[in-house]
Amino acid sequence: MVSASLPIVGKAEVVRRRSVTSTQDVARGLPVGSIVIADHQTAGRGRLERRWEAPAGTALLVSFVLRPNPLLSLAAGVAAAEACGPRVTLKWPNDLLLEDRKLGGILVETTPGKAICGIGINLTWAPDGAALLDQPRDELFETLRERMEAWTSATPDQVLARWRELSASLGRRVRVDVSGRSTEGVAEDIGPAGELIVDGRPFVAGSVTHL
Ligand code: BT5
Repeated sequence: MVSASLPIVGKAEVVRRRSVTSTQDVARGLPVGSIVIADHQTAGRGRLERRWEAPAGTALLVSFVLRPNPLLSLAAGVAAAEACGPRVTLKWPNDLLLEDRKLGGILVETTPGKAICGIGINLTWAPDGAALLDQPRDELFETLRERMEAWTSATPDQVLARWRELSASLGRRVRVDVSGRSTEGVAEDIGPAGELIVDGRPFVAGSVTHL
């Protein structure tokens, strides 16, 4: 159960840093409940060794230290989308979209007993083709923190239902790329473990392109 394992994010210790390799690296050494926020990352990362780019002071870059739970990435996506406001939608598995362009991303990494949930949101700069959100960073952080507290204590059914509402992927034709293999079809739903169902086939991992 999602609700059984969750710390109280609202009472967490917040570690603020000017420059780090990645907020994920700092968070890894801290106890469950901690939050790390930085102005700049010299080696910010996405999934699969990809880079996360953000010039100093242009983005919300934050990592939450939580207990592992299988729907954390989706719960964090829901929390981040709600914090960003009603125009922001979700692309499976971990993208925040604004007007169909990538605004931010979620990265969950696990260590024994901990899940490090990193969230990056573009505020005053975005790479070509990506989006940015005109919101003050500290205000967005406070709302995100509060939304994370709410959504990481929600039941799996609540998380899945809200994710479906916020999804930009469901009902669309998509291509899923997993380990060099592509599948095209309609993204029909997400399953109980957060897997994407495309033409009846579940995908637990992969990158989705909206066609
Ligand atoms: C993600 O990975 O979208 C997860 C990003 C998580 C970043 C946060 S920041 C705080 C914490 N600390 C970290 O070091 N990471 C987390 P993925 O789905 O793999 O997407 C990565 C891809 O997004 C890259 O290969 C680029 O194509 C693209 N990208 C890089 N920087 C971007 C940006 N600022 N905005 C939009 N797209 C970006």
